[in-house]
Amino acid sequence: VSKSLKRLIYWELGIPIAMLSIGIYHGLMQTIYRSGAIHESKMAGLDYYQGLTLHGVINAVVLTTFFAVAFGHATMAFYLKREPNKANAWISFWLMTVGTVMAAWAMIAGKASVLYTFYPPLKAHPLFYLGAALLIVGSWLPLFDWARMYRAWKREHPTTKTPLAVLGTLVNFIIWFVCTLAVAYEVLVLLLPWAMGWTQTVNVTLARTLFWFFGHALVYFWLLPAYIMFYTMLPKLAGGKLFSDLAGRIALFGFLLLSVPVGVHHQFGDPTITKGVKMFQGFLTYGVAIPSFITAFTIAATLEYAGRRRGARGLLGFFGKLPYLDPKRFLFAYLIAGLFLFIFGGVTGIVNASYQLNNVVHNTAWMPGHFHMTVAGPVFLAIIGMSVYLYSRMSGKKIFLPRINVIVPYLWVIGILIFSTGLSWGGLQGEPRRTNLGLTYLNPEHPLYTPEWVPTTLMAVCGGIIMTVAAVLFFIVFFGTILSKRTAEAVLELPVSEALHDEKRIPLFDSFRPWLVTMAVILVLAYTPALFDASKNPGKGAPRFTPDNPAPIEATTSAKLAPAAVAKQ
Ligand code: HAS
Ligand code: HEM
Repeated sequence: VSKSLKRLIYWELGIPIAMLSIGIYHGLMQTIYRSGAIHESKMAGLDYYQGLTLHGVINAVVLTTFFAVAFGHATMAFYLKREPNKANAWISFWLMTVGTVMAAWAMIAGKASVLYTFYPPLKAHPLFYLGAALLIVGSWLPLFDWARMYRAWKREHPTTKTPLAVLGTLVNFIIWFVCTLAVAYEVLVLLLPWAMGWTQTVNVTLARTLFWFFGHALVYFWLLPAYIMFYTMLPKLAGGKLFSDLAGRIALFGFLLLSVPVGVHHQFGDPTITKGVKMFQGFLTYGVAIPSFITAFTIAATLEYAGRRRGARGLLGFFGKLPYLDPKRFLFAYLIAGLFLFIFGGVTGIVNASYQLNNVVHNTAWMPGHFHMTVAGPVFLAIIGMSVYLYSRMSGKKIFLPRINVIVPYLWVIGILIFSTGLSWGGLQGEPRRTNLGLTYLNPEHPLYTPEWVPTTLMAVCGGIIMTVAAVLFFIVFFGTILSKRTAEAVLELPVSEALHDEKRIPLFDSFRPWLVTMAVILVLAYTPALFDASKNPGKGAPRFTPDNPAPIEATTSAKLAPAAVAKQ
């Protein structure tokens, strides 16, 4: 590939990883605020909600979007043996970068403490919304170019199966394009005019519904690059073959159908959305777990095959024969560690999906417990592992401290397991999410003091410290590799796995059209009534809160729970 493409990929990997240092710092701070170790509403000049916003936006939006684009360029160029259009790729990069700078300015200036979900009634500075819109539009551009590259390749290879990694990249960006249309509408038509003062009010339920149309598909946009690695790289790294190529295709098209029409499962508690819509989208949510179950069984069979090829015996002996600590195959370590965490991330997700159980866990600490075992589990580990892998291969530089590099993912797993156990256990006891517990529930001086949450938040802080250590070690490896000298040929090269069962090409699984049509039908069925409910009935006024107290102002005033909040009135 050309120098220009390599440079582009370096920047798209390097910028978000540099920003990640801020994101990780604020993660650790969150655990500290929650544990009650401090009873402050700000630290080092940054306020609690400002820090939580920076944490969510940098880690879950900026890092993931930049990486998906960089990894997309790498897979498309590698498998299709064609270069993406340079002008298009660089315009996309600049739009994403300028958008990120705008949103970062608004967050750091304290004018956008609206959390990474940024729906109303929280209101941000217009530059935050504009920045988010530019980041999204920038990430759309490569899709149109990749579609052109793919069509050209297909014309030359009409009877060859589309490479699985190419199929995965296209599926992922189609999901992204479709779901971001809703958030673009929310930002441009509802939020920006409101933030500019052109409109006085905004329909909160409609904005939330549009956000979640985007918000759950977003999690599969995060996940699919990792899935591409599981299907197309892990088998080779493990020393075996992918158990079934067709299983991968079925899973990817399954995501295309079901990633978007499930967003209402984030709104099971929203009173204006009717029960039937919730039930339908609840069922579809169980449906979207199926591609992950397919993946779990296919990858388990793949690992078994690899282990047996390496001489394993017995039912589970193959687990003992995998290259967990081989510094040369460090990517295996990052991927297997993520898969292990995803078992728990998946189970907790299925709990969330249940309309009944959701009532118990919604808005509690259980939720960050769930999503640190998904987005901060397989997704994050695949992103950082692949970033250092791609950088080292494309620059011809050796990995700095390879033995440390291979233990980073396992240290992360230990940290997350402790951290998420604390959060999940606390969540089941009612510990709320997005709350500076140190000010109230974990402040012995406060009338709301809740000592049952001491052990759970302590566990979370211990896990958080271990995760931070793992992240610091990763930064040393990544930036150390950047600073070291070139010693090998600089090539864009990805591990390529063969399939054990390489099924014949089935046209249905090699064509986008039937899946796109079905996707559109399911979307219309799932979302017409949801959007109708949301636009027809904006709901009653919600109780008012102050940022430093988890109880509504009126309740607090009458119960005399929070002298500080009352004094402010
Ligand atoms: Fe979720 C909330 C349901 C997957 C992320 N989710 C969230 C939020 C985030 C998030 C960020 O139904 C919070 C949003 C907010 O801020 O409010 N989620 C699900 C379901 C799945 C699921 C059913 N979530 C994800 C993924 C995420 C993610 C993936 C990020 C990447 N989630 C929900 C619901 C809510 C929710 C509700 C709203 C709750 C509320 O009330 O607010 C499924 O896709 C999960 C399927 C996964 C599996 C696991 C398969 C296991 C595999 C590993 C196999 C391992 C092997 C290796 C082979 C079925 C593939 C073994 C090796 C060894 C060494 C042992
Ligand atoms: C929220 C800790 C890494 C994504 C949180 C919360 C804590 C936390 C304590 C707040 C929970 C709450 O009160 O609701 C940490 C620590 C990390 C870390 C200690 C590592 C040292 C990550 C990574 C990602 C991530 C790598 C994603 C790639 C998120 C998201 C939120 C969150 C999306 C939700 C923000 C919100 O509610 O608006 N994290 N985290 N975290 N974290 Fe992390």
